[in-house]
Amino acid sequence: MNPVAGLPFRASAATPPFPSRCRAAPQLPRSVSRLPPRASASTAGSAVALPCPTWSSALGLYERERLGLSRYADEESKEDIFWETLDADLQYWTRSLRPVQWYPGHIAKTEKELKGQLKLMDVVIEVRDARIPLATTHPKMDSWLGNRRRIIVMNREDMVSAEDRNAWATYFSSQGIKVMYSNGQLGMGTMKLGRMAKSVASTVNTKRREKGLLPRPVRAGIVGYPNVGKSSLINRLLKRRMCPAAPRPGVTRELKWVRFGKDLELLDSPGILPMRISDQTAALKLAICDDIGERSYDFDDVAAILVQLLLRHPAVGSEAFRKRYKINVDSDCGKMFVTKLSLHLFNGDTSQAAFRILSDFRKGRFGWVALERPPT
Ligand SMILES: Nc1nc2c(ncn2[C@@H]2O[C@H](COP(=O)(O)OP(=O)(O)OP(=O)(O)O)[C@@H](O)[C@H]2O)c(=O)[nH]1
Ligand SMILES: [Mg+2]
Repeated sequence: MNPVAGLPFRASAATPPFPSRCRAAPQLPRSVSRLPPRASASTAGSAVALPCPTWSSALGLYERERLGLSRYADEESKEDIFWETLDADLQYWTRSLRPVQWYPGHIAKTEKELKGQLKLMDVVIEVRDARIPLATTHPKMDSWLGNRRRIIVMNREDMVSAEDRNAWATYFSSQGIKVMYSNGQLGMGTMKLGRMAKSVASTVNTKRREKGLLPRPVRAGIVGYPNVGKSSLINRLLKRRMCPAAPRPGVTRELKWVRFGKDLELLDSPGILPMRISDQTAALKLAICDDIGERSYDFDDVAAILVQLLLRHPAVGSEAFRKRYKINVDSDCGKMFVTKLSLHLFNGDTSQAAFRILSDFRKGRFGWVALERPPT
């Protein structure tokens, strides 16, 4: 990660020339285009001033050159730089926003009950959102599980690119971590998951036989963040709608054991999040991917950051926005784009414009792209 990418802009003699891509286009009102990005953002009608992307990212690259790292910068592809600086940029963009926190009563209750149920589980299946596999792992998961056997499932595999999948598969295998990809909507990977759970936990019955006890079904607990597809995976495996599933976080509210054949029992559990999400970069990604209750964030702010992120994303860029909405992207300030889209399509209602951008992203209208790549 670039250590300087998250720093605010410093107006000094050493100030780098403002990169051309940061300039507002001529058709914007003079008063807006002349303002520095932070001020422009606040004129876009939001309660919270959203920092624009240009300084952190441009400074990141500028600093490299100033420090004599230009060869390094040359050698690195645009894509490498994007992934390297992404979290620093997100940190910078989110720092003046209201923190995203969501801890409804049923999560607190589940956390307690789940710890009790862990003792009964032979294997834990931790489901993650393949778009954001790091942001959808609970910081306490390792300590809760201890030595318990775990399978990591990267669900929503259809929502990322082949490059994303390969990058994560290589990363996990280099760490010696067992992962599998699945699609909870269509059922891909679910039979394999059932077999894997049984084989990972097969020692349970070996031990029972040694003690002269009859074998019993293997118990697998399905855990993970909200809306990652836990209940859908169970339903697909069972080929029946045994557990409620819907496209919003917080659908499952109770723990529920269900039986799959004679030899596997599965526990569906409500999605759990930490009481306080200290990593607001991760929280922002949860909001973008709809993996956290929508009352916990401001649509305008999150959509604006998503625009900034996608404009820089090597697989998306401004052309994708122009094609989708038939309007030009005038600057790399997300707030400006949300405002422009609201004027174009929604009579100036920025919330509707923000919602449209978020749901378009979630439906893959900008292409299927992950928001995280493995750490290097
Ligand atoms: N595209 C796609 N959609 C999926 C996939 N898995 C699940 N879904 C959809 O995602 C939505 C949420 O799925 P759920 O199974 O309810 O998620 P959950 O983890 O049980 O959610 P909570 O109970 O709220 O914690 C549903 O509309 C599913 O159809 C997948 O692999 N790909
Ligand atoms: Mg559920």
